[in-house]
Amino acid sequence: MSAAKSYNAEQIQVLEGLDAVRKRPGMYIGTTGNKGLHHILWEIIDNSVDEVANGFGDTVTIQLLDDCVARVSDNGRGMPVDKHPKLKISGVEVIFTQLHAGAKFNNDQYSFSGGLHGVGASVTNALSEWLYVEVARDGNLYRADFHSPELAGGKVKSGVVKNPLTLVGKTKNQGSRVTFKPDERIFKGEKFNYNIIADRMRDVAYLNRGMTIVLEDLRMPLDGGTEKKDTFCYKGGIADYVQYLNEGKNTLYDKPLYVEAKEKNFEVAVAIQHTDGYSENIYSYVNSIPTVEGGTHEVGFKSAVTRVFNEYARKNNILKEKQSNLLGEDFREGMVAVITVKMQNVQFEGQTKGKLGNPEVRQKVETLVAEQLEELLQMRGYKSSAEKIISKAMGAARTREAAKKAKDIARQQNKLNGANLIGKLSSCSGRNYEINELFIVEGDSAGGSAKQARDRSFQAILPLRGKPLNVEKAPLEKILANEEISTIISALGTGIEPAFDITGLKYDKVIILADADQDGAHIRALLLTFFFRYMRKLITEGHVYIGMPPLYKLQKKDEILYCYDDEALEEGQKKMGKTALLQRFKGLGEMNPEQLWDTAMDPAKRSLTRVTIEDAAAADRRITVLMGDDSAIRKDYIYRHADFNKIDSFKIKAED
Ligand code: TTJ
Repeated sequence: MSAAKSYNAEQIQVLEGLDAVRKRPGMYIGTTGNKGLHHILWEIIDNSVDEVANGFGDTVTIQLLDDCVARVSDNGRGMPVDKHPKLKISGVEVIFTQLHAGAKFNNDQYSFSGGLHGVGASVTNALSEWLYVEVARDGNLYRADFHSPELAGGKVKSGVVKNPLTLVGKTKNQGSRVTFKPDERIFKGEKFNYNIIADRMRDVAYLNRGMTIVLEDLRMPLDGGTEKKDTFCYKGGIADYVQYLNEGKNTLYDKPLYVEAKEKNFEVAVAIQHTDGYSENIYSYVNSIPTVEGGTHEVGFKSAVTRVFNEYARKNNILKEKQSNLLGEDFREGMVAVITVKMQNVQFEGQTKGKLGNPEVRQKVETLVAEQLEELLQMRGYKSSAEKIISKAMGAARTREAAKKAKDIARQQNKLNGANLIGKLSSCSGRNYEINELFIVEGDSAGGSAKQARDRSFQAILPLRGKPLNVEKAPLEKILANEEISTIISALGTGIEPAFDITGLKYDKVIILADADQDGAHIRALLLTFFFRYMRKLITEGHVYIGMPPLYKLQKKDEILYCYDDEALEEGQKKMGKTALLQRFKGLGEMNPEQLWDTAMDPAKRSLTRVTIEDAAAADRRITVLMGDDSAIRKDYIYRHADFNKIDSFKIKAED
């Protein structure tokens, strides 16, 4: 009897669930592009991380095998092998065939478990050509196989059990292992990217103190392989993390402030270290998932910091009786902090679901962190750290007042000199803000070509002469004094935070056009960092784009083909033959107006990528790490992210 025939009605309903996933993958994993491919890997990894995070086993291993196959293992207890009382199939089969089964299983097994990804391992199964599970438990080795409908001659539903869970041998090991091949028909040749996985696993290892995560690339180069292996394990957890973020910077004190607190079904941990810089960098997470837009845990954390340091300053008479309390932002000047909470029933909110919404968390985090932090500051060795933080905050308060005055003046100057400042801007003639586009172009010569090429009825050009200022390290006055930045501000018409007002925006699209080299990547990252920090809504409301200039032009008689990377060039050369003329563009400046129009400006043909808040956050983080004062670290970072210089992490695709 075939596996398909042995299903009862209830199970068929289950399988129809998986079929729905195959029909509309976007509903479950967002996209079927590269991001979606990684998403179905996170779904599997999350399970192993949960098992180890809850104290069972200590290591999660991820291996990339040839043919786009991925394997995830842990040395936890091993997935449940006993039969589900109602469904009459093994726990393993429930996990991999029932939508959201993970959540049901885990809620009574674990005090908390991975939230956002959270669509469950069955989604990975549904979107795989095949998947098999091995469980080592109580001396026994079990295995179950699943496969896609096509493999079963199209006669059965997806994710169906090919071989139900079977005892296949004896073992001394303990744990779970899943091996799967994402379905090429769905993911269309997308490949796993080692750096993307490594970056995420490094985060996860920092956030789960002591957990070992091994990542291994065993693929051949043709499969995207890099023959790399990394082992991530941090004894200090997030305290190590803030030190890593501050590598190469001048810190006010060596040892990060680290506190943690546990309640039933709730945990919070915080690590803080101040630099001599001006910006505030808080990285927050819920169940190891980054909350880029913040949320109630961040709010609670900030209140705790403000209260505890004000009280400390009063008690120790650093803040005199008639002086007023310092503001939260004063204590956060130069602060780098990581805050992580683990909890149940997470509610994500916001534009990109990157904001923690649970209201009860604010008070909980504030109380727990304040208690622990207050205690920590009483301990030997922390007195001088506390004093340095407070003294920096008092400095911040003094300049806050001065900065406010400077800002008012700068604002007025902006108005007065508006015309002057935007002298470099070639504005468009149309006044329809809904369709107008602003091109921010690297270099005067490319700017010149862009001016000639554009459709002046709706396209404005702003050439950038130098590099925009790195706003991460600069105080507000200096930012406003920077010509490149202030020109952008006046051109856009929105002002900046805290007075940012999107209703003033004069363009629907702000398009960054920079070269495909290291300098261009740097300029993009600097601009994104500026938008991220001072005009965030510009990004979250989808107004910021990256233009992708081609690297090559192939021509054979009248046939012209622009290629955006080496792979496309190779393909193009194959198609057009050896006689095709090859031109390599070293930069935008080498293109004539017509070429620039065709490749980067003509809405009908150009290649544009809309910047997401995650892109901007990543750029911001890159700048934070890259702009340290220590060039060795910078080099090491560039080396490790060698493909950063090529296309950053943006995908090339047409948007219009
Ligand atoms: C559930 O309750 C009984 C003991 O084991 C618990 C469990 O599910 N453990 C578990 C699941 N460990 N590892 C997994 C797991 C690992 C991978 C790679 C993939 C999936 C879906 C789960």
